[in-house]
Amino acid sequence: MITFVTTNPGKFREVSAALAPLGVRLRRLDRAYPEIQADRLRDVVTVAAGIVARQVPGEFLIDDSGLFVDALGGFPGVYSSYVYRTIGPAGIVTLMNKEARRGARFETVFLLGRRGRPPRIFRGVCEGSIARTPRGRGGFGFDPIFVPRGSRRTFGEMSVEEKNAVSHRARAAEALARHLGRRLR
Ligand code: ITT
Repeated sequence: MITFVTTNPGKFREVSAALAPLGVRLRRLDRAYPEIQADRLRDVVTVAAGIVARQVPGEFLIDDSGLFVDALGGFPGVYSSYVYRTIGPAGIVTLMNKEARRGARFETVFLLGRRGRPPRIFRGVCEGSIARTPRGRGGFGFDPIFVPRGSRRTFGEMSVEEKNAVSHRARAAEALARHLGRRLR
């Protein structure tokens, strides 16, 4: 059993759904950990892991994710949580109002850790674009304004299964599952 440390129930729902068919079981610990200010998600999780490892017995998973918008130079990126709480998805749409370049990507970094062991990092990326207006009530966070490449719908208009078929987080979960599978062999 792996403890997924996250305050975000949407993340837990997605990762549990992605891993359950592969026989990987998770429990959720609803706890926040300090996130340093750094330019890369992997640096944020690596520092956080040192703190979480001292608090959580056994194996744990943490997920740091961000939305990187091309026309905004990658903003909000590592600041996605702050931007979500302040201007929110509608604020990003406003910033992009006159912008023809709509490209963006979501990125997830997973860290699998255990006290006294070197951590393992897994990444997943989903390319897409920023919608003209927020659409859909599904998902969480910036989902209503993100249209994954190859789709016309936003993540907010998709079920968990549909989002998991293409998402950054599901790709990170697949990489984690491959690692766990190798470890079992
Ligand atoms: P943790 O407790 O796991 O840290 P969090 O919600 O603070 O939960 P992050 O810092 O990783 O998680 O997320 C940064 C922001 O990006 C946050 O506002 C999320 O809602 C949003 N976000 C992360 N993954 C997303 C996704 O798949 N779809 C839409 N928004 C997402």
